[in-house]
Amino acid sequence: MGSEGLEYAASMYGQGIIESVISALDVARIEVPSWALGRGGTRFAVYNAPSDAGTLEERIGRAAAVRDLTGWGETVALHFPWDGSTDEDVALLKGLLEKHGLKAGAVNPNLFSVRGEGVLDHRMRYGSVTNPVLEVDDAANDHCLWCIRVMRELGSRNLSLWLPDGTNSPGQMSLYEQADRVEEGVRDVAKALFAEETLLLEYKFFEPAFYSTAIPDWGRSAEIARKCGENVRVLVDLGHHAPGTNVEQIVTFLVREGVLGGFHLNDSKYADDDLATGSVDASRLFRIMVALAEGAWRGMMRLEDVNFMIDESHNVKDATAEMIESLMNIETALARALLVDFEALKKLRPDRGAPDVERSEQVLYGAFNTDVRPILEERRRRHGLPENPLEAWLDR
Ligand code: PSV
Ligand code: MN
Repeated sequence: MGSEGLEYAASMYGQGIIESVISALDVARIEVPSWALGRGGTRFAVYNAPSDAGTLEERIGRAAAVRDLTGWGETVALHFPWDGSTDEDVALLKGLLEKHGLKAGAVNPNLFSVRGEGVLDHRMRYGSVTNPVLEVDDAANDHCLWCIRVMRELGSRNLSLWLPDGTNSPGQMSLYEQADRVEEGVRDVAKALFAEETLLLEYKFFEPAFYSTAIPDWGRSAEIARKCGENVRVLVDLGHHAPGTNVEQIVTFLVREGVLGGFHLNDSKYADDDLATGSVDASRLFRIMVALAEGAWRGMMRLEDVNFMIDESHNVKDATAEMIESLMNIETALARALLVDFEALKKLRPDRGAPDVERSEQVLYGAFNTDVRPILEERRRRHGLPENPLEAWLDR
């Protein structure tokens, strides 16, 4: 695609808007997860291929390749013990990140995988920080505290907490006690953080437990965040909602309340499918980005403060290719959302008076239907990146 595409976009929106889209993209950050650069799988099987990145060294190497081709992913989200379980492992990881000029992103304590030895054994089936067995509850908390030390050692400021806690039947635990324990558990982790560090608190309505999840939705996550301190924020994993949920509306609520911390981006058809972001429902991704762009337009947030992180599982395609595809879909959605003319929408939807719904829709979906590839290619040219990062990876 050449300069005609860019000229066409400029003739529609004006060069100033095109430049403002490029500048906004330049300050946004998208974090790439170490775990999704290896082969993912389902509970049925993992189909490893010889070309897959298996070791930590290989996965960090792929993260660097993604950054070099897309310009995104300067920070890498990490998961422990998947990325290491000892201080020596952390030193190795630190060296690898430095070698590739990468930075540590959010540190995720893994509270769901049974450890080979120690207290975090089969009793994890009763939960982590809500576990009724005190020594398991304590061990889960200790793991979070170790992860906070890892975070500081690696120079990260974000701890990303997803609790797999829940019950599988009504008789398993009192819902009152579950509610008490989860607040206490998060508070114990939050109080270990410095003021400039953030705890990103993820919610999920089901899985691994199927009767009651300890933090099932954004409301509960926001409530716990409010109770546990200034630096606790809500993390929205796009796959953690019932099908059909209006996620952009949830994002709007969180922005208005000042508790939006960030995203685990992915796509899904049924539930937490962890598919490539924007691959199934590009218009949903667009509308979520519009909620953010409008929040920024209203002065309620800044795009550069949003922790955009990817959380996917790559089962079929090459994991690096799928990561690049996701990043390209995310920048596309962001660019389209940044083209939305909120001033025009304000006129079409006056504060008091009948809205011109038909024309408002055209403003919104006009932006969605704009071919933003020339804008993204121009930005890549300016940064010395390949015009098409995915093709560049596949042709390597
Ligand atoms: C849980 O489904 C989750 O979204 C959490 O963020 C975990 O850390 C992650 O998936 C593992 O991929
Ligand atoms: Mn997640």
